[in-house]
Amino acid sequence: MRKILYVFLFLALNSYPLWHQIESKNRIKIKIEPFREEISLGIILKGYDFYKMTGFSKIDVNSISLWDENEEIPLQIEEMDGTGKLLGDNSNGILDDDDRIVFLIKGRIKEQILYFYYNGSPLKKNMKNNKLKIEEKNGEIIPLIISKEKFTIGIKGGGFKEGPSTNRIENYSRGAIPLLIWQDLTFFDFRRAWSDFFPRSIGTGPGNYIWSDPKIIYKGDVRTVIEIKCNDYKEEKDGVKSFKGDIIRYISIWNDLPVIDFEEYVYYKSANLNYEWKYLMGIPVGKKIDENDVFITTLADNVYTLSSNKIIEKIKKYQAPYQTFYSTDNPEEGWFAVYDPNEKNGMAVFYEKMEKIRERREWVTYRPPLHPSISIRTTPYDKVEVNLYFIDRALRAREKYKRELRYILLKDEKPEIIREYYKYWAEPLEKIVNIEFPETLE
Ligand SMILES: [Ca+2]
Ligand SMILES: [Ca+2]
Repeated sequence: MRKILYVFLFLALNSYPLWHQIESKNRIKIKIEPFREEISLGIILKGYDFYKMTGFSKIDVNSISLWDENEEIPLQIEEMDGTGKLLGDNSNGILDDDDRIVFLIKGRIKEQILYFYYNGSPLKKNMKNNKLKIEEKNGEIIPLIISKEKFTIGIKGGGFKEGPSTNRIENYSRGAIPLLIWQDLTFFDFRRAWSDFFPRSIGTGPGNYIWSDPKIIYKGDVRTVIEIKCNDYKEEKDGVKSFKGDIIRYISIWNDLPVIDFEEYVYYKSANLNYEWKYLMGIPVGKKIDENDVFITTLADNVYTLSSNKIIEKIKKYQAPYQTFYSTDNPEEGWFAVYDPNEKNGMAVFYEKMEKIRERREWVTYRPPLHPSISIRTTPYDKVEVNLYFIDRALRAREKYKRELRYILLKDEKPEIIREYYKYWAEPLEKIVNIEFPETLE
């Protein structure tokens, strides 16, 4: 009996020969439940979450690696300075609370085991997984274009220096995305209409301020992160300065996903009490708005799909092109999608994480200090108009504002899968996967 046990033990140890090769003293096992179909999920884990999982803080970022049973998974460490700025080349190489570990999980139809290895001699990794084509075109109207296969995105800062308030194309899509092509459909191109960019947000239109040109901060194995900033944004009301601040945006393009992450940090001084942080956009649903198109979100804890059938009928009958798909200032989950199932094209927008939504739900007040307001309606054009605002009733009480959004370009995802994508963005990893106790290699 003992002999059999030994043999078994030997086999068990031998089935993980990796650990000895990896030269990290510790590891932690992550168990991922099966999915209904294979999907790819873009995960951002904070340094603080890693500390909570492992009990290790301030470890060498190069000692962290991620593996499935037999293969290393690309990951990218993006270090921050404690105030919301990405450090890039100036990083300290230590995993601080606000640093992030970015990676992609390939969800399988069977249970999947991943391991984080950490705390040991730094590994020499050379993944070369960045397949994005990056074109920097200094002086051109769209100074940075990133593309791969069926995906092209342009990013712009700037403004017309000789007349930043004039109505010229250079003064539009400042610090924003003026070009997006997906599957042969042009979602945005501000050269065809100057306001055809996204998100239409603070500082993106004409005004007396200039943005920096896009700067690549990380070009890693998982995604490319671009920084655009505006150091003296100002607003005036009746000749009195009512708002001034510095805006930093990070736009991240994933190597292996049609995903755009948008982050905004605003450091400001304001005399205003109330404010609206806006993220407006017109999204095409295939080539035009028609009976096939659907709107998708969560209602009553289920994925809810609204067909545009009745809306199209109304548009025709009453010749009223503006019909509302959806409108709320109290969303159940912070996401929605518009999709054309015939053309297999659409976009999902994730705009608020679940922690914030739960927190607000627990408030006794009906007027929370910061909350979203969203309405989505048809237009006479080929796009549905998304009016997404965050109403801020405590602007003056703070000096810093932060927003994260994720845009996902859709191909043939079922509505339930889009919600799954959302969950992996909106919830902390520990809430959705099974994280076991850390192990130490003796
Ligand atoms: Ca750090
Ligand atoms: Ca359509």
